[in-house]
Amino acid sequence: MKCATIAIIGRPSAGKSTLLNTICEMKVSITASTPQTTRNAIRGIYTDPRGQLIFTDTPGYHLSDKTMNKRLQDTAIRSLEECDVVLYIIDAKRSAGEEEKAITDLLAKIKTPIVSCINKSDILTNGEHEEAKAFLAEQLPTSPVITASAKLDEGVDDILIELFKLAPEGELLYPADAYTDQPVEFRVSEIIREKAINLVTEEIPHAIYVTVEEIEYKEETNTIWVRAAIIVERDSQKGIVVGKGGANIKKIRERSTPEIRDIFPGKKLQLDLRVKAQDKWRNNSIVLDKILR
Ligand SMILES: Nc1nc2c(ncn2[C@@H]2O[C@H](COP(=O)(O)OP(=O)(O)OP(=O)(O)O)[C@@H](O)[C@H]2O)c(=O)[nH]1
Ligand SMILES: [Mg+2]
Repeated sequence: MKCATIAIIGRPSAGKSTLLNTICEMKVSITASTPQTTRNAIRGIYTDPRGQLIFTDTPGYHLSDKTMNKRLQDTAIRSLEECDVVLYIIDAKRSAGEEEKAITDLLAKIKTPIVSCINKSDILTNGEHEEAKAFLAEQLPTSPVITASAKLDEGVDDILIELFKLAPEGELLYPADAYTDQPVEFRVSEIIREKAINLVTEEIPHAIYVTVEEIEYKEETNTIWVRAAIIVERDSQKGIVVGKGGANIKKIRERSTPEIRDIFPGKKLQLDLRVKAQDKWRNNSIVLDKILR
């Protein structure tokens, strides 16, 4: 039996979280077209007769001096240090610039085995594919390279084959049916954040965090009450998240409800959402300590 911890690393929007969800056949980690969606080291667990792979999805590796971005980068680097195998995802739709090179420089220095994945094969041109292959051959010549589409589940089995080849022998660390170890409050807040950031643009997705204030079960009505707040940085952003006549907040509630309900099978759900502003929270270490854990 094999058992390995795998850190998924790559630039923002490379498709790391999408791949994790495809592998686990579950929404383990939220995704969005805007970069820097993932903010925590998120565990997703895959088990089959070969053994168990315990993945850690990480925040996209982004070069920046901003407080929050540095913390996100630290989370990614820490996950690298703690894993048996690194799964490096490269989005070949974008040319490998300074940021991609910073990642491969980091990976070239560590002794942990690496599997590289050229993602988004469904939309790549031949030229883009060749460019990515050449980049990987030069930067990480000994790592196997798989081309895949995380979105369409193509090439994903080949990634698992390579990962199991490199996985050490070991007993399962989680029950065979486990797919994540995230606390319920965190999963609920992430679902709401995903729905919110997918409705807004530009800087606003980055200015949002969600805090779950209360989850209460009322036995007499078999209902779970969730009270959560969507926090933005400025009053003007509050209006955008709420939308005209409350249209956006209604969509966020409608889209979040079925996914949150899945966490509490057989129970009714009441979701109470508010939108609040908290000035410059991205520089506030108390908030960052709370949400970046
Ligand atoms: N066409 C296509 N799009 C993909 C694929 N994988 C991911 N995407 C899209 O790329 C965008 C980013 O995906 P995520 O999975 O959130 O990327 P990520 O690497 O986790 O991003 P961060 O958390 O910001 O670092 C989303 O719009 C996905 O739907 C793929 O294989 N093909
Ligand atoms: Mg992500």
